[in-house]
Amino acid sequence: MKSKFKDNFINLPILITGHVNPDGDAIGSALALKLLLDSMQIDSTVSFDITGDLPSNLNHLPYDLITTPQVDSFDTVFVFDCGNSSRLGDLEEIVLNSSKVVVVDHHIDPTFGDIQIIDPKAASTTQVLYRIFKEEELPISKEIADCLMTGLITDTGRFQYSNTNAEVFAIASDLMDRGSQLSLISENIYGSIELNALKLQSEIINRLILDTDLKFIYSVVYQEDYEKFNTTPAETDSLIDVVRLAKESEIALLLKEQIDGSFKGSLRSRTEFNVQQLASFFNGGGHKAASGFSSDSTVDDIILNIKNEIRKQI
Ligand SMILES: [Mn+2]
Repeated sequence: MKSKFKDNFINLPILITGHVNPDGDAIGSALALKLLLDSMQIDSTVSFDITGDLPSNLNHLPYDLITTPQVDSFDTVFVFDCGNSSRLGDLEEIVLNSSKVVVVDHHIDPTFGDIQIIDPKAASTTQVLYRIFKEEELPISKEIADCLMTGLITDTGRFQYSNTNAEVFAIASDLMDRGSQLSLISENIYGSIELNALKLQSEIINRLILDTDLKFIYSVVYQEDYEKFNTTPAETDSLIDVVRLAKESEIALLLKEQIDGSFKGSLRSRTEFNVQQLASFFNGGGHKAASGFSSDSTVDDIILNIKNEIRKQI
């Protein structure tokens, strides 16, 4: 039987990548495939466009396998957790120039890729990848299991978001059977924050603004904050999880100023409200419950537009 996935292992060289500044799901998926190919003695390169450092709370993953491409063209590229090629950042050109692009994802309607293995209902890309591993009878080692588990944990908010279903637990259970250390990984991701990052968190909480009518809450991180609190953007990835805690809110937004002065927005919804529609106003994307976007506008303009878009939906 022809395989949608495994058949692409023979077309070298292989690049494995995902969205810019990858999260636990993107890195977990990419490194899971890298480890699999390594175990089959198939050479591959894992690379991402990373501005700054990789988050230290994901350093249980084999970061040393992430490198920079040594050639400018690849025969096959595997792209994980990335719905739009522009989200590949610096790697977009190299990906689009390669002979075959295999996109594995759980975002809605990816706009690129020669082969798409997509399930928008899946909780994480690692869930989609796990299914492929099982279907194509590929071996899942303890190290691979840890990578897949990481994406499952981060994209379900440690098995709490509405995307957590029985299959998610079945996969987590199987991964634990294969040696994955769930509690160690969770502790590294959520149980330990640098003191400086924790202090910045308190500042962000102080800045929270709630619109009681719209049940919308937001806060902002500025570039100068990182300096003031002697921390880095990579250490503050989980800040949105704090912003969304306010009981009075249903929709949460955290704006993070970028080096060029633009803002990156993270949106969360705790109800049926679809934040992906808010993100798409700024040409961003994601899922119903969690989405993101970038904007060159001012904070005031962004908030004004977000509020208008919320009013359209409620
Ligand atoms: Mn994901």
